[in-house]
Amino acid sequence: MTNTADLGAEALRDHVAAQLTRARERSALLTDAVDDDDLVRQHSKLMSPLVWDLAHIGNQEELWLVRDVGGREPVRRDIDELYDAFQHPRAARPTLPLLGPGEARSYVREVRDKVLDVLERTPLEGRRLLDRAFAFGMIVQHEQQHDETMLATHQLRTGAPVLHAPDPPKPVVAHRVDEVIVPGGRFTMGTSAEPWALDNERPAHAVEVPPFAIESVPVTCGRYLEFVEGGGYDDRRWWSDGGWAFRVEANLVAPRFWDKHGQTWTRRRFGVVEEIPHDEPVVHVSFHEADAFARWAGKRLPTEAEWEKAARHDPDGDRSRRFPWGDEDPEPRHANLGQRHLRPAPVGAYPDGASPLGVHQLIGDVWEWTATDFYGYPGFQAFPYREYSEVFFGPEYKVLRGGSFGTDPAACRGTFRNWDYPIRRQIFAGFRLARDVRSGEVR
Ligand code: AVJ
Ligand code: FE
Repeated sequence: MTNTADLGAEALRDHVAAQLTRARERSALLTDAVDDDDLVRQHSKLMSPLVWDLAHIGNQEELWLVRDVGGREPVRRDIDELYDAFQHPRAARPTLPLLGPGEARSYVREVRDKVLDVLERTPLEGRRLLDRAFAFGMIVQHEQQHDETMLATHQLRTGAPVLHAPDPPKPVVAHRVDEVIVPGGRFTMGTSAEPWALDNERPAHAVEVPPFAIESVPVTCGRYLEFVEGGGYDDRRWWSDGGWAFRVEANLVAPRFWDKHGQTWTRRRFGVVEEIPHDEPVVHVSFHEADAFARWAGKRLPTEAEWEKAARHDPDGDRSRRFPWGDEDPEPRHANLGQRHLRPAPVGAYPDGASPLGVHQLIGDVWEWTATDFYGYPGFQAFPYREYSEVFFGPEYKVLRGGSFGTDPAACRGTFRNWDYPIRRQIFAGFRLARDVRSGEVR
């Protein structure tokens, strides 16, 4: 990801075209990997058929870039309703008269051809939607977000593996659990400057954060296994009321996709059954499980502001940076992003991505549950549509931060906010621990 703030007009157009192409290559990979029957099938009630995601990607692109930005005639006005996420819940989508696989592929191609023409001919100025090519950036991020959702559908699907990727790097030295103390004080949360930041990341605002301690790496499978084997799922003390109700109703015993064979715990990962990797961040846990683990460990989840301060605050310059490592766009050496690997990397594998205080792997590997409900920042303004963020504001959603191995760099920043219900486990979510500090602990 190039910082779009620095590009001239022609370079910006080239950058947009390259980002659109990269997103489409990923969508094609995820949808060409399976046969037509698999594309139209619902692999889980939680997910859409893959073929719905594909045509929805094209429809969103048509609405914003062909019709709104381009001012052109609709490609397929008749299908808008089918691909409006608010019209039909995911569980109902397989029964709709959806475009078939071949039709969906030619639809997204036709839309894209028009969009590349619109990109050539539209001055990238004069409207807020066009400033720094925001509308195009929003559509790139939308496609990449659905690609991550499709990747989660692949993880839910049963059958032989169809996706393949090399393993992520290993740490040079094994990382031991430690924590970093972040001194109290104000920092700048959110952004008003990042050109492609979405509405919920805006505006930049000062937040006073009391001193806290945060662990330098996400909680690993090995440590989580101690909670599982130590009876954590059966001990009411560790769970909130809502968490315990969910634990009982869903009969939770371990993270999703874990299974016990005799004495050995295994997990299923994109069709491969393997032993639990002890040094890898745990993934596929709900907020409630993360919250229970934290109580068992004598700690708590970080607030969203704590997470962002750990990730962005420059203790020397007293300003907020774009990423833990600085202002540079993510490179493969910084973080496990972009589906280059099909799993989180062991803790300690990305020393080049650490923050100045030494907090590792905030970006990439696993989304991290925070303790914070999803609301707009002070001064929030829905842009360009209420249905991206605003309609979800409220206490029923928890914020997740940092992105996963399945998140593209185009849809990941130090300010990026994700959200989901606290019972959701199919997303690539883990967590890290934090705690309050006593005043004597802060140097
Ligand atoms: C930000 C991941 C919660 O998938 O529901 C996709 C992104 N919004 N299409 C979602 C989104 C509209 C959104 N999340
Ligand atoms: Fe969408």
